[in-house]
Amino acid sequence: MIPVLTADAFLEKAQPGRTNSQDQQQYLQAAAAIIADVQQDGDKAVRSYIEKFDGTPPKQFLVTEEERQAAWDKVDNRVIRSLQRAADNIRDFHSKQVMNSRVMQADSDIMAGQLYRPIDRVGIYVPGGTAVYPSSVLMNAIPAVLAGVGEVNMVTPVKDGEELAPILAVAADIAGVNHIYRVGGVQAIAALAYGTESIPKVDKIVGPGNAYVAAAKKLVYGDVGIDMIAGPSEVAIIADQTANPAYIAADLIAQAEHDVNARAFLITTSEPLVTNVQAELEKQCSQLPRKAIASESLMQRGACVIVDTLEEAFQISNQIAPEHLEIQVADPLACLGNVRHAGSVFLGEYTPEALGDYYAGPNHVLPTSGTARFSSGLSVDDFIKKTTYLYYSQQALKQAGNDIVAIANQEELEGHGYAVRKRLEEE
Ligand code: HSO
Ligand code: ZN
Repeated sequence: MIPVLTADAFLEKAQPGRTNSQDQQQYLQAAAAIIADVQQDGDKAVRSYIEKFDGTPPKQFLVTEEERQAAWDKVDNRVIRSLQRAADNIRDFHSKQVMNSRVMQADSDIMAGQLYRPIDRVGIYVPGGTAVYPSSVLMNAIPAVLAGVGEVNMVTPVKDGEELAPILAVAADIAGVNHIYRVGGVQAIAALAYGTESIPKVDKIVGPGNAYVAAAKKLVYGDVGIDMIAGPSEVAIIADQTANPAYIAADLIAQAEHDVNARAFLITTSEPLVTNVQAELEKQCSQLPRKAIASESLMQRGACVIVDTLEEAFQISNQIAPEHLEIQVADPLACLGNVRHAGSVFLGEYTPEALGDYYAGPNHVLPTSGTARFSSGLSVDDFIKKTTYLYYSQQALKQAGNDIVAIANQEELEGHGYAVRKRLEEE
């Protein structure tokens, strides 16, 4: 069910930079046309694209306070409590990421440091469609609120003017989202980036979406900030002969059921494990409601590789730089030092990715498609800017004066040197 490949073939399939650039162009072109229309015609254009892609547009984009209140009665109390406990864990983890402004240099003549200041307004994209992800509401909004963002605005598509899924409204309340707008797709990204009559412009847009949403984020970047360009979700599992094949199969399937393009990889030192995992995949997939999606993803996008040593396993995994890395070996904690590139790591057989997707604390918005080589998952840092500051006394400037003038002369920027000399002359 999941192909077993040689190391070379495995890397060929799993390595970063394999996105089809022709598809990419198509997404970018389609997104650019919609963005231009929304920039020009505001709400009217947003409505017409909702009509085109999602059916009847909602009467108004903004979800009212009454609607948000009413949503609480429509969700099972046990589910609400589960979400609240998840939110507590996520808040607790992310609260440790909050940094205070820092002084870097300080004596009687010099003071220098950096101020940490939140972004004024952010937009959170929450995907809709067949799946509803309250967990993504928590993961995106909680770090923003902890950072002190002034206004957190969420956008999410609804089908055919139907009401917003009540669970999303509840999750938004729990996380501290200020406003919810019923709009998704490229038109939502454009509205957040440039503002319309009823949707305010934000300074940064975060959150995962489909390929069109990712293309739209790429296009508006620069006019607004973005968190990352998200590709299909992926997991790599490193396992030795002690691993439980049923758990591994379950985690591969949990990844694969997201999307036919989701990617699940197994890197193992044990050949018998592969056979047992294959058998488990067959068995578990047959019970699965999203069986069709999961088996297509496993067959088309997934892969297994058998290696001689755990060192080799980590070498391969570091080359893939997977979004999620599960380590199911005899001594998982001892392996942490071998991880160079990965979005988030799950250690040991009782730490399935699903635990992190929903509940434990670390963020589930993570770098995909090998971008963990140079970037990190969503955190409080994404919602703050660092402003450096500097103070010099006359005495301190005098000490630095000759150096500054020397460099200014080299750059042939006479005015720069003068700005310093003038002050020193006045003494
Ligand atoms: N695995 C996804 C997150 C998610 N899973 C949300 C279920 N719901 C990307 O990390
Ligand atoms: Zn997931």
